[in-house]
Amino acid sequence: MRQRELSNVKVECVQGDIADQPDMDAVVNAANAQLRSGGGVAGALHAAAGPELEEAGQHHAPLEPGEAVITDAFKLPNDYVIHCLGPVYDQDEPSDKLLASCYREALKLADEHGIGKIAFPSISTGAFGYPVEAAARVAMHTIKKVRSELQNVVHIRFVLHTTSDQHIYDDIRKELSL
Ligand code: AR6
Repeated sequence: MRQRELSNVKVECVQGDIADQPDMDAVVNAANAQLRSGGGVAGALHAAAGPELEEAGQHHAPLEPGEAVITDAFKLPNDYVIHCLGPVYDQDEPSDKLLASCYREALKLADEHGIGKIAFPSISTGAFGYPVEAAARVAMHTIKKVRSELQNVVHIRFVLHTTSDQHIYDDIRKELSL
């Protein structure tokens, strides 16, 4: 029975743009502490959502590394944006625990809001400098740990900017039998 429950959460890794995931209920933002627009994922999501996303974020700022908050998605084709502040690599320590906290807290928030389908970017591996393979391991291990606690989330998608990152994430997904 437990095995059947576990296999109900689908995990996939695709190459693409986190701001263009119309079949997902929520998308995750690799945010900055002030929940402002920026480069990378935050830039793409804020540009697509419109200025209301920054306004909504101001109620929650500043974020601490490892923290996640939820807002509306405004002009994005999703119901919600979940904003996570990942650790700056070699600066916010312990970086693996803080990165795991992002995934755990985002999934917890999603589940509490009845979200079924959620798309994540590769948090912290751009401007924040976290090595991609190490980050992918933290992400997949965290999902493996928490997935049996999820009541509503049934589909987790990683949206990677490059095919090289997609392969790294997908290899670790397979290695962990997710
Ligand atoms: N869709 C999916 N992945 C993307 C996209 C996109 N549109 N754009 C970039 N990536 P980053 P961080 C990949 O820098 O490291 C921001 O300026 C990118 O190749 O977005 O957590 C914020 O304002 C990389 O692999 O997030 C913060 O200050 C990954 O997404 C800071 O950067 C994460 O890159 C957050 O840094």
